[in-house]
Amino acid sequence: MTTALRRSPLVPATPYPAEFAQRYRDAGYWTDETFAQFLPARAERFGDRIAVSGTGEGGVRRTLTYRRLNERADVLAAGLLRLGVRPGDRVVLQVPNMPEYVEMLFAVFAIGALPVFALPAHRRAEVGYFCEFTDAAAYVIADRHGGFDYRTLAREIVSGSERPPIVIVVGDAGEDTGFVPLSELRTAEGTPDDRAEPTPDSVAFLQLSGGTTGRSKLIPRTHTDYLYSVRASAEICGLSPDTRMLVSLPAAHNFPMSSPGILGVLHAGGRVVLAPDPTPSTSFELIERERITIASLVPPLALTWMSAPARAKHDLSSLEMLQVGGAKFSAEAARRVRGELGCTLQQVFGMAEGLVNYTRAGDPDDIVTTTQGRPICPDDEILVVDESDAPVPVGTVGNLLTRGPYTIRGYYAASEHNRSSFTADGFYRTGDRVRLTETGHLVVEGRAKDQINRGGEKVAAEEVENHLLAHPCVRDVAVVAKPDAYLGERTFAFVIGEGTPPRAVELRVFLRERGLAAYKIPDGFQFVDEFPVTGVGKVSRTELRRALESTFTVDNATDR
Ligand code: OOB
Repeated sequence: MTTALRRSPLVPATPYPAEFAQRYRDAGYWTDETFAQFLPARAERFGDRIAVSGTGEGGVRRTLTYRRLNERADVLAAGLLRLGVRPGDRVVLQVPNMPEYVEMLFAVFAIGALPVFALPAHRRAEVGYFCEFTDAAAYVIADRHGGFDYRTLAREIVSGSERPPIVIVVGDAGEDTGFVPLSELRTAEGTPDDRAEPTPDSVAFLQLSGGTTGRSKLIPRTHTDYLYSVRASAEICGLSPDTRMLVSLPAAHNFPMSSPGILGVLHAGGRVVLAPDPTPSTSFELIERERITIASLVPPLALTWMSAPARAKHDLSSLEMLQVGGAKFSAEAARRVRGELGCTLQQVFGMAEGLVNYTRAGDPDDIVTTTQGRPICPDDEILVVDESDAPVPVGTVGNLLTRGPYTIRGYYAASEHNRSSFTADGFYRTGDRVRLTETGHLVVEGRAKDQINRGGEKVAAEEVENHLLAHPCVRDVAVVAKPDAYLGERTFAFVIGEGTPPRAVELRVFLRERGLAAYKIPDGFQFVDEFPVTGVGKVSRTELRRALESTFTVDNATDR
């Protein structure tokens, strides 16, 4: 029988200072609820109501009541224990939007283990790192999804690792792979039940940061802090047992997971409808059939939905609210939502590190269309500062710093990086350039961090640069954002060649072979002899970005 290796203990998270923890408890934000208790408590309360529906294992449409979901998660939890996964162990979850994702999530929580959230788009470079860095005991995949065979990826992960995780496959585990089919976990019998009840202030899971460095940082979120944001988000968004949410974005991302997302809906006793893909045809059909009341999208998808001819063929009248976030939604596009989709808009500006802002139901139209909302909590501290961390006047653009009851105080096992990402008094440096309005709303005006926001998908410039630098014909490289009408930004690489300069197509293949997720592969390349530099001799990304805006208009002109 496959059994997990004994794993290293979790690296302790940077704690909230005692006086803050006390304040957050006294204010009632933090409670003693944990994710291990979350689903059993909802099952008790909402029993026969439908919790989740979607296309599951074997392409079967599955609808689970709260009671059934809890029972299934419980059986899987026993199966995980039988495999040797222990409380405190990390489990990398890379499962697309299917009911088994939710079952597995709560199974991992039930035994006091910690999910590590990978996106379906991640490949060997990302998943290998998550497994290695967290010393994961198990790695959960679907057999195939979106034309990709995750078992091939899992084979690479296992063969490249000295301490490979157990691979659990939703669907067909394949022959002679050594992988465990999820169905085998469901037959757990006579398992000694040594699940451990986590403490409320302990780390519940590791979420991924969009990243600005060579490797994504992992974000340790505690039961207390995260559950506060879930409850408060559900309330702000008016969720109830009548809510029916369509989840089209990858379920493991912080936005569809908790803003208010899957967890907010389950908290409130509503119904989560998982969409296998975010296309207008799939989404509109589900909205009509399931009488969906709320959906959440990134800006490019909102644009696609609004201009889709299929809109006229479906009854979308149940849709009350569309949430848009993850990247800046232009005011022009925001104004079109009500007319084209017949629902209200809510802008969401959040980050996996914590802080989430929403426009509210009662906000006047111009606030909803021109701002990215205001924080969840009265105790979210917002500072807008200049380069020397001095506050700028209201209405002036500056760097956003934040601290509060659900914003982390440090990344996972990254003490060096934490010194630059947090101020001495614990404010998180978001890297976002914002303006605070007189009404207390935030408007996102740009970014100070070296990150490209490709329609909500975050690409760390340094990560892509490091991979490109590994090519023998690349001497130097700078990756920057290129403005784009549809995605907001695309990724563009300026390359100084070494010897015979490579062609763009070769670099793309090279990055793919290194196992980098497709969304991180530059959309365009430009070969140059040198980079513009700043006064102190650093590569001037500002100059490079400016060059992109003025000089180059078509990406294919950059290939050679
Ligand atoms: C969400 O989370 P992440 O961790 O993928 O990305 C966070 C970053 C922010 O720092 C900001 O740069 C950008 O994404 N962002 C936005 C935005 N929402 C996020 N920029 C402009 N306008 C917006 N509305 O993306 C996320 C997490 C929870 C809820 C919603 C989004």
